[in-house]
Amino acid sequence: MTTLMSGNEAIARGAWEAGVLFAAGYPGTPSTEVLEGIARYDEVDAHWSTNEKVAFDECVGAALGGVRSLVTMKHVGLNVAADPFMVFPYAGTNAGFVVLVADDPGMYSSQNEQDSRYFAKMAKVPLLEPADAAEARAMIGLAFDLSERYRTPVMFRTTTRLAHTRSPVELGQRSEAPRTAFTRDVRQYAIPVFARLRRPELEAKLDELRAFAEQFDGNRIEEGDPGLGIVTHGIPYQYVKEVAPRATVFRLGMLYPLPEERLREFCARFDTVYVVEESEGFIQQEMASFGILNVTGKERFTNIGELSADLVASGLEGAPVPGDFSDEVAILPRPPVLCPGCAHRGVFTALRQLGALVTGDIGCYTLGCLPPYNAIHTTFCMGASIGNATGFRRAGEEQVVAVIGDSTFLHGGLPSLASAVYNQVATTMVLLDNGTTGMTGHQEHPGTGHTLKGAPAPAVDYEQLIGALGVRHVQVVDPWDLEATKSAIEAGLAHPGPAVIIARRHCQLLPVEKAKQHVPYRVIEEECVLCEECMEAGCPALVWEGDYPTVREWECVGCSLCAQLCPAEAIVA
Ligand SMILES: Cc1ncc(C[n+]2csc(CCOP(=O)(O)OP(=O)(O)O)c2C)c(N)n1
Repeated sequence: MTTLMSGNEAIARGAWEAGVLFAAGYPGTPSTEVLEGIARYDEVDAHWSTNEKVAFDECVGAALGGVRSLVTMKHVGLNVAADPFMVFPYAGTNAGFVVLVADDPGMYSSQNEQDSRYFAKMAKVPLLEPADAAEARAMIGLAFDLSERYRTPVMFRTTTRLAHTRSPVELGQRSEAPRTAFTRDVRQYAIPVFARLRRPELEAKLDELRAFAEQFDGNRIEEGDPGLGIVTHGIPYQYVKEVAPRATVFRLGMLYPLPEERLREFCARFDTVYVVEESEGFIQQEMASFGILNVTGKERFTNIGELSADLVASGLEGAPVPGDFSDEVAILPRPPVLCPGCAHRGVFTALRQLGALVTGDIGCYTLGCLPPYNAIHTTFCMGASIGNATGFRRAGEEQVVAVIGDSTFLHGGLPSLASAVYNQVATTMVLLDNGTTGMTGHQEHPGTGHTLKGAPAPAVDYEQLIGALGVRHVQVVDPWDLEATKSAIEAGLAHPGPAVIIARRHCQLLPVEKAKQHVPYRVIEEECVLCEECMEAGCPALVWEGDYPTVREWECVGCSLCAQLCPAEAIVA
């Protein structure tokens, strides 16, 4: 049967067909739907982990324990999982182990544009990358075979365009992979003690993988015009086929290690070979290290943002277009906004009024850095807010607040809070507990009370947890109550040690909240003094129409923040 599938759905399907029994991950666009997809299959035990490193470690255990295991994450997730990713190859796996990493060229939903191919090289693991959904389905099975054949973790890379684009996929049947028993052997698995023993073996394995790459049929040459040779991979392959359908194309499906000899022979046939690759010049640099130098790549095809058929065409024509996001910035003058009733709005309104220095974190609440709140001053990566706040305190800043979402706190915030407590730094943290991983589409986490498969689960008790870390000032507040939120943060800042304010209210897009009846607010025009204070809420349900602000009833969820901001009591329910 053939059906339309996104790259992510096809990977989930292919992994299921390949007999995967365990899958773990942490959400992150564009990778999220792989785990959500595979969780729909009863045969697969799949769960969300607290972060990518935890997911990776769990899959290492499962693969050593004898079952095919898949761990999923977005590119920055691999930074979090980099520690085991760099060490596990020294041991090698037992059952098949594949790490799915989704890169985001163009940063549609990411804080940076990072090319994960370098990670595969650094960890010395094989890297496969498909060019469409059908190939993704087939190639993930191959990744498991490769992993078992060479007893190595395998990295499977996709990009946003592949992950979210639908194309026809021929479905297959599931075949159960035999379970392989774990052999207790510290010389293989207790790496810190035996790393020196294993180090040369890693190189020997890489040599075997190099030999495999030479005969792998996913690295294939499509003959065409003898005057135009192109080396490409993944999604850029589709652009090449569109704009240069008659070119002779060396399509790489295995990006590390590269088939050096076949590339050398291929390039010897042309005066110049074009390397059309997205993001950095990884293939080009590898080829240069082989001494293959009649190559034009990043000189013509930008490393900034996504490639496109147009960019590839102009590069091939010798009129390269530099990577540049300014057009997009120019047509997007309206910043993204928090949803009506979003619990984060009250916190940011309070923080703006208090004027504290705020270190932010990653989630919907990152929008707090934008007008009208202007209430976050730094944001880098998941879990950074508390450590950054501690550093600011150490640098002498008096009023510092770290804001962090519930999912992010469990992901990477806990160790930094423990450090602040341990070192008795008076860092104030606001935990934005909206009961979900909002930004990536409402995934469950250890604080929500449910698993990925929808089963009930114990929910973290934040008050107890934070108290047990040694925080002596913990206060829960409803962020829909502006004055209470403000005083809670003020009290936290006044506390001489680390303080935590838990701003607790569900994300209003959760089904349980959407099902509720809301009493919308309205503006009494005769009472309105046109001070525009209410607009400082930055609520999309409140618009300026004609001479007065107006509440769009169908959008208002009755949070009352605009009414609390109105000095004339002109907004009422
Ligand atoms: C290392 C890493 N993993 C995953 C992501 C993707 N991601 C962005 S925000 C976020 C979590 C947001 O949830 P939460 O902290 O609860 O805040 P909310 O969006 O609900 O306000 C995730 C998983 C990321 N940016 N970085």
